[in-house]
Amino acid sequence: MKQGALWKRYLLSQARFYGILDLSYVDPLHAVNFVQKLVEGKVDILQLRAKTFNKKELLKLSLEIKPLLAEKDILFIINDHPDVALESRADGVHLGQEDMPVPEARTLLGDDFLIGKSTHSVEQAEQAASEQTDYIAFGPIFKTPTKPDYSPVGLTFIPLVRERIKKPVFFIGGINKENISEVLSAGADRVVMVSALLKAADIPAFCQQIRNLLSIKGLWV
Ligand code: TZP
Ligand code: MG
Repeated sequence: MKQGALWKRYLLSQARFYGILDLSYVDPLHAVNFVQKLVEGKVDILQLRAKTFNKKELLKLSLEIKPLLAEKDILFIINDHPDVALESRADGVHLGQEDMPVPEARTLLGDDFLIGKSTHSVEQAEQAASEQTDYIAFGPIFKTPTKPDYSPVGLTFIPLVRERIKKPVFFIGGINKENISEVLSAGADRVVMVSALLKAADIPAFCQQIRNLLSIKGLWV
């Protein structure tokens, strides 16, 4: 296991399967157990999304999770809170349109941390790519219970986003085992899953199936 900005960016460049541990789907008491399953399933990136946690709770859980991921070179991203990413020495932070602006987060975090940004239109994706982001998330592609208030953008923008955005783009929103092939056929090569992943009866087996569909083996197998 190597640390440092270059290594993180190498791992990001290889990453295609991004899982989000959203604590609205998982009892926080079982969060570490879910992380173990996601590690076994070899997600490339794991984001901790804990909307109801205060920063102290988020920091505590982040510090527990971090070594489990670092050991397997799985990138660890904290949702919403650059200060918690900094304090926990996570690999990076994921910011939404309403979160801390990217330039401010970059000043706080420096170059050693990855910054990802959620985007919901081609314009937002281009704007985010012009900032000091490391990757972009684009969606929701399909309607999703995880972000019920957002209208799906559909599959049609995927080729345009791939063509225009020269940074890694992860497609997100309502993606599951049944529809991932449509997303890949539309031109995506990186996907994020939340509910389909966390609700799977056997998470490691589910991850294996998704990695097969993505035609990847996981970095070190
Ligand atoms: N951003 C855009 S869609 C979404 C987020 C966080 C939720 C994706 O969750 P799911 O359950 O995979 O549809
Ligand atoms: Mg956010």
